Amino acid sequence: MRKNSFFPLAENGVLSESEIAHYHREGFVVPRTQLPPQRVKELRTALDRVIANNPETRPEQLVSVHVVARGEEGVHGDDEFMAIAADPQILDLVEQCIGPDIILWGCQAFCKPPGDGMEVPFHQDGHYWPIRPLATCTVWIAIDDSLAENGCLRVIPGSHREQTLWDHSTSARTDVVLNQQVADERFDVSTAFDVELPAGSLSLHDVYLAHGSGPNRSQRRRAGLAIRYMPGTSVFDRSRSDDFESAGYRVDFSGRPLWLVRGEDKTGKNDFTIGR
Ligand SMILES: O=C(O)CCC(=O)C(=O)O
Repeated sequence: MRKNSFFPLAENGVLSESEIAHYHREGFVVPRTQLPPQRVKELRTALDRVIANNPETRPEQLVSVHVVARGEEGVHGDDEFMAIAADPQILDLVEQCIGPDIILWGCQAFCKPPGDGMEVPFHQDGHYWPIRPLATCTVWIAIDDSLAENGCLRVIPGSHREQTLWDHSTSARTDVVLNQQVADERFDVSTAFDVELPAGSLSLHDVYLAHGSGPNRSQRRRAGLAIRYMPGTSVFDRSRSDDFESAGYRVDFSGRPLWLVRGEDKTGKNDFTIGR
């Protein structure tokens, strides 16, 4: 497991030059920074609330958890997640990767219960996102320790470099979080890197990076929060937002709210009123 000296976000919320270079070269980075323990505790408490309030939803499929109102996507979220998604120190990290104009467009909790936590097949997120030009930086925050044994995030370093979408196939399996999976000759699972993170630490990854995670067969829960940000130079194009049905849960891009959390919408075409 990667050994780091972690710093509280409040003291060191910025990426070093080498961390920025790593993000661009490998498609992801684990910054030498982490959330204060109290903040992690608050996120864990909020997640427990959301799980209790959404008993009909698998905890790996808690989409739009930053939105309190139960919208078309059916999940009743929590303000704690909106607060972390708009946290200036998180945005400082994102700004260093995608620039000063930042639009928050998604936030999903992936919580894998002990014993039967579901696999996330390897995929590229951009495959089914209505964002043009396609661009997003995902901040993935470990709410619990996220280790190989309980199904941590796995990435294919450098798979984003050509900035192309690999072939995917649709799986009929019902024991997976997504029904999309990479089916491309460039994919080599033996090159996968386990992004092991102690609770409170985080990673950032590019929209073209192939990634996934294994099932959780351990006795320890594995919960993470994936917050999605696109640059203000991209449009969230709802006209192409056919509902995306993935392994039994609904993702409604047509009603998905957007927040301009920093800078400007350079395109002038994003609608910040829908879904709010
Ligand atoms: O949390 C996981 O295991 C998968 C996360 C993921 O697929 C994503 O952030 O896009």
